[in-house]
Amino acid sequence: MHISTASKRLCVLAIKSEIMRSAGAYLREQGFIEILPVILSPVTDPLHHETYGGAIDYYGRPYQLTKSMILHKQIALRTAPKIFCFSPNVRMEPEERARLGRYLAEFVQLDLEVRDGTRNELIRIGEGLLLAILRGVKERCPGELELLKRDLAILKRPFRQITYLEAEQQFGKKFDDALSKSLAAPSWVIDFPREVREFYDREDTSRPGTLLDMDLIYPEGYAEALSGGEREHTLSRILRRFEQDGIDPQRFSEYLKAVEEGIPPSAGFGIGVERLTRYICGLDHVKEARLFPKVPGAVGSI
Ligand code: ASN
Repeated sequence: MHISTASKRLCVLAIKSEIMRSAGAYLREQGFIEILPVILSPVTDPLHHETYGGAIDYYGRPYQLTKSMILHKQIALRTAPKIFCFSPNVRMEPEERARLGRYLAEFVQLDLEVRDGTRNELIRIGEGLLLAILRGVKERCPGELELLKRDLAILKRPFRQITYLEAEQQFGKKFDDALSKSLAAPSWVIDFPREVREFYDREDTSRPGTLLDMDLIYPEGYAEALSGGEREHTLSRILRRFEQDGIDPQRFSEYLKAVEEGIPPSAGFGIGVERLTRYICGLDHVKEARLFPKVPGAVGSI
């Protein structure tokens, strides 16, 4: 049966709404508290890849639009032990990324963080979260899935794990797409080398140069689902990572002040809501997963 563009859009929106409902319900059951997002701050995630600006002048001081809430998540854990947030992120991506089908200049990630958390604990939470979301969508949106002709397999835990170096050996550099196409179920990539990730992902003290972090990769070519890991939380280690990455500590003075006062050890991750919707609905491009999409390079989108 043919499905009109309008009914397809409505199916996708209904499924996305269920994704957010079931995710929130699952995390609350696990003892998480939802916090409101930070949109504007003197500091934000430096990211590992280049994006255009995004700063707003406020009394001569540049305020950043949030690229991810990682730094605020760490500080928020002083107040509550387990937090989550539907966090709008603005990343002015270069135009060439548009054709990859998974980048938007404005998107939302479900970002969570656990005080004293470990990578293994967060991997278990990530798997439980994805299964709870899939269960919710199958139970509450069967008609929408049928109209979209999307037949989702039941996932089995634990998901497979592969190290970054193994993935690189098997699929070459920038392996996300090739790895994803080879998969029948979501898989974890663990142990990224220090140089390819941001300063806040924790380096394993027993394996210098290797991080205690992870990405989840969707099957069927949908590529990266989430990224996260254990975090650096002490001033001396963070300053060393700044030095290694050539980051001027002055840019992060407000964050460093909080680190100096004390932030707890933690682990967490962020999962892109539009990418998850794309995967669950089987969409060609992530722009179909939200209203008012900002595709990289498409200047003038409302
Ligand atoms: N949200 C991610 C994390 O928790 C960071 C990111 O999106 N760059 O590690």
